[in-house]
Amino acid sequence: MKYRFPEDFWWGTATSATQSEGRVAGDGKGENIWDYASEHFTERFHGGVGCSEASTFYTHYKEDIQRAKEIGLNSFRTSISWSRLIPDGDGEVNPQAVAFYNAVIDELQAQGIEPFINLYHFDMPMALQQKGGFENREVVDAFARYARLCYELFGDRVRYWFTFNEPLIPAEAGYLHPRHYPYVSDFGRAAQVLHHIVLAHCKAVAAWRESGRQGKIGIIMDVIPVYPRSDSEEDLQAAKMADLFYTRSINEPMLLGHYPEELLTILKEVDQLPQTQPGDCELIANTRVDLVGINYYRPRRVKARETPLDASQPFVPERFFEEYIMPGRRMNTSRGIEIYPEALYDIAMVMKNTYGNVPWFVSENGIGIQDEEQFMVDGQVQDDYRIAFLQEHLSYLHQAIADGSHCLGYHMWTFVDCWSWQNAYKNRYGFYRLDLATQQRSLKKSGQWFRSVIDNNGFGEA
Ligand code: BGP
Repeated sequence: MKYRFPEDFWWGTATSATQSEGRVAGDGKGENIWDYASEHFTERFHGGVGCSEASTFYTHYKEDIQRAKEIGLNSFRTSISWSRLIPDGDGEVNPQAVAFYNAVIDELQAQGIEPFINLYHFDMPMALQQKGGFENREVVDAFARYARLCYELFGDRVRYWFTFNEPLIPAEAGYLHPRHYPYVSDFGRAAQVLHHIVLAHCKAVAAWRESGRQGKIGIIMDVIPVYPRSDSEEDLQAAKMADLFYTRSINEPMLLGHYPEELLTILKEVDQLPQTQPGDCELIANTRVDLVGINYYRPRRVKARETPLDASQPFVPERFFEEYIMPGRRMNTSRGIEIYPEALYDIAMVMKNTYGNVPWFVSENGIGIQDEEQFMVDGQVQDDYRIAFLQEHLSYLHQAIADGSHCLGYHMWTFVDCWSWQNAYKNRYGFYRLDLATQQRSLKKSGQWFRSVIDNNGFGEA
């Protein structure tokens, strides 16, 4: 075996509540921002398709978990829907949600699959959004209460918990470069949301520690490694700024316990510092996770700005850099992003050298492809491109582990093709193809291949 992975390596997949569960009449679920946007901002979604049905995991979880077993997964990440569990975000618990998540967790355990449970995957309850969402500091405490409840209800069986998926995104996509409801463009508001997310994370970690339960608490970070166009001083500076605003701004408070000093200096200069209260810095400084998930899809290439942004315009980090379109870059044209597996090695080394070699795993990685039915032969999608994508990424990960990075597993995005935040079902990512008309699932060639990787704990001829 050319690429053999460590014993007990986590081989799994990831999804989220909003993207997979769907709603059925009478399920008691409260509305979240995605339910609301699906109804009121249909033009924001590919083909006008919202999340109401998703991939019907709410009704098909049993068969799906059976399928997960069939391809040999030993771990499986999903999230709890805050507004399913607590319909208004901060009040009564929905007993049907408790029954559903109990059943999912029990079924995973019965099949020998470790549940990895995330608390927040972009899905603010609408009742709390109407109070300002994470812009409102009271929502931080509502989140801590929700986290505590989840530990009480499910913490006897769930050993791996995550507070947030990609904690920068709700701030950046909701309040700066609008892709998520409430579709705002205002750096100062985004910074406030981000600070409150950091506090919400810290309080949820504290609640876990107070629970005294066995298990690990972690966070799932979105890392887009930055590469400069050249090693000129100007390009290097541009890369440094992109990294500061879009990676270090969140990685450092979450993983090192403080915001980067350079960031605070710039935000002060441009008058965009969020409001804080006494004790916030101490709380952040005293919070540490046990485990980090890294979602990796693509690199970010930047250059020094060629067309300056007018300083009189509202502040955006892009004042300090602009995108660099590298000649010859390999693209996933369906998703419009570069494919660069080498970056997984670079990330692994950053985890080792900058973040204290904290235990981590790849919590998402995958390739979304449009019109996948064109690759269907005898009822099976022949997704050799996905197998090649996985092989390449896994080979760089393998090298990083050999070089001492403390990586414990690899979760592919995703198990069954699922709904996506803007693209709905345009790009398919799953090991299983979802037929939208019938909701039937069929195993793709990559799912079969992954089964063999899990069986062998690796791949490739020696
Ligand atoms: C990640 C999100 C996932 C998922 C994935 C695929 O950033 O955590 O929820 O959606 O990206 O990206 P997309 O759906 O935008 O194609």
